Amino acid sequence: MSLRTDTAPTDTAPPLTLPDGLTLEAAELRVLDMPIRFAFETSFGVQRRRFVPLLTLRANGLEGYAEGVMDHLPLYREETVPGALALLEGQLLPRLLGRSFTTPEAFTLALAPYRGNRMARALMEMAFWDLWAKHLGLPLWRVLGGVRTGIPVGVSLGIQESAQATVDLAADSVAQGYGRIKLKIKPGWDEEPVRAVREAFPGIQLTVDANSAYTLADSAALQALDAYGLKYIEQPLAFDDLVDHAELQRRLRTPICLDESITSVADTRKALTLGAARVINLKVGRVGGHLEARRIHDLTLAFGVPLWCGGMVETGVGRAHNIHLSTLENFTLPGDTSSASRYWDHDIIQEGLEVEGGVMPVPEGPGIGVTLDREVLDRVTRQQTTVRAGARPRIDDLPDQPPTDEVY
Ligand code: OSB
Ligand code: MG
Repeated sequence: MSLRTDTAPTDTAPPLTLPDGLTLEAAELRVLDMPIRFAFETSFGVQRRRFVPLLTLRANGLEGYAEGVMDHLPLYREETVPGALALLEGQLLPRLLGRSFTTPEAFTLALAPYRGNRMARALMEMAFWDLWAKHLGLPLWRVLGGVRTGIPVGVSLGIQESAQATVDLAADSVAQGYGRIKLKIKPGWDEEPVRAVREAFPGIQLTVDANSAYTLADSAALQALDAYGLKYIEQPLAFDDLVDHAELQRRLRTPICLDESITSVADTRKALTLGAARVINLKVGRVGGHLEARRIHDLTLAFGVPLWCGGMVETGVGRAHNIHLSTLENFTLPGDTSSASRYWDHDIIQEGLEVEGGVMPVPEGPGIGVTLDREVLDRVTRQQTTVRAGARPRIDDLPDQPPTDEVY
């Protein structure tokens, strides 16, 4: 077939038609108290529960859900639950509610001028994507452009009291079919558990995660891990230091994977250009939402750098978002989205998100494809506020609130 050249060129562009927008009516912001089924020890502390900000956005008779991945203390990164609540309730929600958005890109643009606070922005952005996909009547993964209906996943195992306890836990995970074991490490607790698990499971895909606990002065301890065929060493150095990671990568054979350091596509480009990482852990809740996550996905694909989807001990809502994102092409390594029942006796969704044979199925319904279990939700809710269209931005501690147009 040849190209037709006989059609007259049009001198006017076809009219640009955008899909009908969503007009945001109200937001419900809850804080959930979720006890974890075990004490989860990392280099920065022992976590026994999570205080989870859960956002519901309402528009056009639909509801969109997302959860925040910040902790109540700034241990993993700087953002906190109390800080995010104040920003969302006092500023971001009042400024966005009442407005119409014709695409998720338009919604993200409205949040783009605000610096940092990517976990708080992600909470709103992800809830909007869920709404949007429901508005289209499609599962989120199809709207994002995913290519698979099941996600290969692994487990993240906390620091244990002995190497034998670590091996026992790894054995359970292997028996359940998980395709990758990640061990949390810290200075003084690294080579011993790694050696023990590697000896017990010579063929398993094994990784470690230091959560920023080392410095360049610990290079020898990290070089010792080169002997165990690790797939990568996750975030060995400071959360905000790409230069030292690049130096460390030159001293190691094992690839470095960055987690905490990656908050944007700009960070990712700098990290990969510097040689600070050869693998990327992408957490949608850490980078500002699905749009930024997809930009990072596309960049790593172009760089030929493998990607995997990390986790922040999410409930079923955050877990579902992670699963949908993980359907994109370049998520070629097993992620951290293990079965919800590993973490929760009572999850806040009605559906189970359970791994079989190392694979997490992708929920099929519209949007994130999961529904809230209202009974559990109400039982674990510790705090709840509703913000409606028309609410004025406010600065809580000021006795006299200035008029809205004077607060930018
Ligand atoms: O560094 O990946 C991390 C949990 C909380 C905070 C940071 C991390 C983790 C995990 C667990 O490793 C991932 C999960 O199973 O959700
Ligand atoms: Mg990590």
